[in-house]
Amino acid sequence: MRLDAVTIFPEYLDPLNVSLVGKARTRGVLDVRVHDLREWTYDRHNTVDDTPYGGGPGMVMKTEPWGEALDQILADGYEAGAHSPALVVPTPSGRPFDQEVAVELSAAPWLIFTPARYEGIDRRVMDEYSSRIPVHEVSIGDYVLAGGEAAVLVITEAVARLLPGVLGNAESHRDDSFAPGAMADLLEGPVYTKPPSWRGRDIPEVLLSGHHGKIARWRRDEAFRRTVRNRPDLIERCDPATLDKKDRSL
Ligand code: 6GU
Repeated sequence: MRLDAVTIFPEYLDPLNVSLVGKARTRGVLDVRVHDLREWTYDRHNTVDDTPYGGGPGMVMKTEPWGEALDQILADGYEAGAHSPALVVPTPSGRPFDQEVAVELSAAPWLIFTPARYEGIDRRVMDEYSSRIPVHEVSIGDYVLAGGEAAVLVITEAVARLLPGVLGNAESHRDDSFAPGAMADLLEGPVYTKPPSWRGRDIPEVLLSGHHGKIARWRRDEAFRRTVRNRPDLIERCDPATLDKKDRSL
C-alpha cells in the first residue's frame, strides 16, 4: 500500500518510522511519503491560511497550496506506478472512524492524507478532488483536536496492522474487540500470564483447568460483563441472536 500525507508539521508524523508501521515500511508492505505543504507556497511567508469569507473566528487553509500539492502527488504517484488513489481527510465533522472503516481503507492500494490545522480547508478543494477520486472525510472521535496529524497516526496504525504480512500471526485479528465473529459486539476480556500468583493475587483458576469449553465460557462471560460496564451502547445495538441465555442472566 502507498500512503502520502501532506501537512505543515511533517515532524509530527515521525512516529510512522516506529514500531508496527515502521516495520511494515522496512518490510516493503507500506510505502509512506510525508510532504510539507509549504513546499507549494511561493510568498515570503509561505502562507497556507487566510481569513474566512463571511467572517467568524480562526483561519481557513487556502485552496492553491493544497491544489498544487495534490496535483503533483497524484501525478508523481501515477508516474511511479501507483493506482486507484483515495483521499482521507481527517476532520471532526467526518464519518466516525471505526474498525469497519479501517477494514475498508486497508483494501485500498493508495491513500493520501490531508490533515488540516486551523478551522479546516477551503471547501472547494474537496469538491474539486471528489469529482476525480474517492474522498473519505473521517473523525476519530467526539472531541476536537488542534489538527488532523494525530488522526493520521491513529488511522495509519489501525489500517497497517490489517495488511497481509504485517502482524506476525494472522490469528491476532480474530479476537480483537470489534472483529467480526462469535464475539462480535463484545469487548475483549482480561488476560493473564506468569507468574500464577503476584502480590497475593492469583489468576482465575479456570485458566489452569485445561478445560477448553469452560475457559471459552469464562472468557465470554468476562467479555460480556466488561461490555455491559464500559460500552452499554454496544449491547443495545447488537443482534440479540448473538447473545445467549447465559448472557442474559449476568
Ligand atoms: Cl480527524 N481532526 C480534528 N482536528 N479533530 C478531531 C478529529 C480529527 N477527530 C476527532 N476530533
